[in-house]
Amino acid sequence: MSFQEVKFYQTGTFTVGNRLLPDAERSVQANMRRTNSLNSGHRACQGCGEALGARYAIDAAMHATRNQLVAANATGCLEVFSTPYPETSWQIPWIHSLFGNAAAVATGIAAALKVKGKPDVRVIAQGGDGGTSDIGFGCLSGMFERNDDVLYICYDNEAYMNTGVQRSSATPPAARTATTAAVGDAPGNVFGQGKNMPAIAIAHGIPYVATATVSELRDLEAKVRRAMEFRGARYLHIFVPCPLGWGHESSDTIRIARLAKETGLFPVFEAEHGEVVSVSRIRRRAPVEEYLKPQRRFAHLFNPAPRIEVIAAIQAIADRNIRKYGLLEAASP
Ligand SMILES: Cc1ncc(C[n+]2csc(CCOP(=O)(O)OP(=O)(O)O)c2C)c(N)n1
Ligand code: SF4
Repeated sequence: MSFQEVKFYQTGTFTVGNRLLPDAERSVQANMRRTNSLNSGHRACQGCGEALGARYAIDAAMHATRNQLVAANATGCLEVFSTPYPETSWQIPWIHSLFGNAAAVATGIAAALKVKGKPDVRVIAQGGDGGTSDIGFGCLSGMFERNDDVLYICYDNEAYMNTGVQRSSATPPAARTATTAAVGDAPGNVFGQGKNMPAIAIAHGIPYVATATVSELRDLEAKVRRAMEFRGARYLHIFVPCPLGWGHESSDTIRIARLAKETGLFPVFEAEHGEVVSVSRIRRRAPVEEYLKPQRRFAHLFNPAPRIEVIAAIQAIADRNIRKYGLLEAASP
């Protein structure tokens, strides 16, 4: 019988895989000496994707900048659950901005650091999809256009969660929110419309744009690291399920995020200077029903009877993403 060498497929995981990797390649989060930038004790809901995404993103940014980091934070869940005055979970220099001006505040910090001759101190701004694609959109577009030296991170939970799940311009079609009730033909955004923030960021031609999800945290860390290799405006869009607003089990956050990618509904890619340079392929293609069914915000699509035509329209969005970004192995160039 021929001898087959043992292969370790899991070198990318956070547990056993890390021990098989050289120190420099291990995940930031697996390192006991990581900064722990967003500390325990905050008030996020159980299973909050935003808290998870922020923890990984900011620890990775701290690592990449050798702890020389300042963060500006838009109002939203991330700010409210982490920093109920006078307490805070942040273990980094961190400033509260208004709902709509995190990008402008970060730009100001970057300008001040430049004047003070401190190029090693890097700046990030962060906020939810409402703070990013709606009220903060103008400030962010200006930051992109001027190519200010800031990494902007959007935690996309597809609605205004902090104030009770109102629709944002990132809310997907057919999703129920407090302001888009599950009645009529097309609650939620109009099909084919809405704002595609990563595409808008790419259209500004900025040095680096990437998307990521909390189901692939190693990829998320790598994208933060890559973003910090550039100077100028950078944009990272992280897909962060919200158990409270989406109506799914808090233990399902990772599964829902993975399904968003594996259906094609949330394409995961990187772009540099206006061009897509890499995509994360779908490993096991899933129909959109698998993603929609566990979420109560889409319950009206299945009860009392399946809304076949609406589900087909959502599937068409996923199929279009798959074609556009070449998300299937077979479809890749
Ligand atoms: C000018 C202004 N309008 C409204 C609010 C109230 N407000 C605070 S946070 C928030 C929603 C935040 O939504 P999002 O940016 O999507 O972040 P999330 O809470 O979902 O993480 C709203 C409407 C405010 N603080 N300032
Ligand atoms: S409402 Fe959603 S985003 Fe806000 S803390 Fe809870 S799970 Fe996180």
